[in-house]
Amino acid sequence: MKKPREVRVAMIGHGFMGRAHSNAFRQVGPFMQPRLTPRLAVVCGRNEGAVKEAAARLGWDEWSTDWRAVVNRPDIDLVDIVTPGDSHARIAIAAARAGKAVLCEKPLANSVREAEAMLAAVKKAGVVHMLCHNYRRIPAVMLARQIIESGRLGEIYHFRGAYLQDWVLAPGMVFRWRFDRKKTGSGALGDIGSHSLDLARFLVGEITEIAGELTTFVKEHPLPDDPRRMGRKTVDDAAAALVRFANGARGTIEGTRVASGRKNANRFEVNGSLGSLAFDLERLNELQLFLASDPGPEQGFRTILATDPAHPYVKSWWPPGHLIGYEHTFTHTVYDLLEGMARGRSPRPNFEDGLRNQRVLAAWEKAARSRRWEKVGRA
Ligand code: SOE
Repeated sequence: MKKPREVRVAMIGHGFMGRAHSNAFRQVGPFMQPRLTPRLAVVCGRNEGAVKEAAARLGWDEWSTDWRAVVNRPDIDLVDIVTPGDSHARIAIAAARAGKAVLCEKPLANSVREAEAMLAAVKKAGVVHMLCHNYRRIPAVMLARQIIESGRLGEIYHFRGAYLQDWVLAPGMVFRWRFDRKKTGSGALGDIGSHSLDLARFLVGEITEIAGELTTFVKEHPLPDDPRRMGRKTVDDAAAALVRFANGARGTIEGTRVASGRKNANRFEVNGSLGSLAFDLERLNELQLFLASDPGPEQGFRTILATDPAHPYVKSWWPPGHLIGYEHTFTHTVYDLLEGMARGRSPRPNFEDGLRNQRVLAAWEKAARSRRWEKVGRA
């Protein structure tokens, strides 16, 4: 067997997403055999002790505290950005200028302006680019898209997306970067609302108009260094919107971090003239399907266990019924990225999708201020 060409990866950041991406880079070769094989070359972080420890724990060859030097190294092929949103644009633009492929965590940027500059930079450099909205790559979600595309749901009327978490309510929750608008751009809106939005675009199509609101219920949190002092939150806890799609469908999209008891419920339902689909991340191997063409007395939602080799990505893993989980969504993402790099194509969602999503997020914020329907800007 021909040995696959090596892609040398530099990962900037090493928090929660850094763990997920490192695991994906390690798993993808042995399980999915992409044409290019990733080498975990360098991990970057600001704190020397922390990045050194992360490199050893996550399996990176080297570590560095100087991301600029690393993205300019001739031996690096791919730059993976898993930092808070305020540094995405800087790093992605520098990486593109240095001729590297770029993978970036969602949301693409903290503003439409930054997203535009990022897209312009990767286009100008002609490098492969991808945005990590990992939930598109769940077998059951891919299957949902195939069913919609086959026309078996008929005309699509509704998309109902809700991403529900409750970690903001955890006792003693201290102030963190996710509560600081300067660092992250927005709260539940960009962090998890953007996932629902990306799924809406993936499954139904482009959004043209939006009426939305943003709410901050828990306004301050104790500071981590001195819990007697409070830090004021500058982002939303909850975001909700009504949307109109270009194809005439209507939708609701919600992202909240204060839905008590809901840990990571990323749900959607799609209703068409001939049937419906429903999904919940907390049962990610399953897809609910209703078809009006089923014989009358047998009609009802059925549960498809999307673990068959015929289902997208599944043949790389286990026999039917042997479930997969959250981490696989990142491995599938990295697989498609490596295959894209082998062909010189940017897999979707890429920075174009990131910019489109960013325009919807901006229109959502505008609508929250104006309390009116707002049009989604076009390039
Ligand atoms: C935190 O809310 C978070 O880790 C998000 O940042 C991820 O994108 C989401 O997938 C899970 O929740």
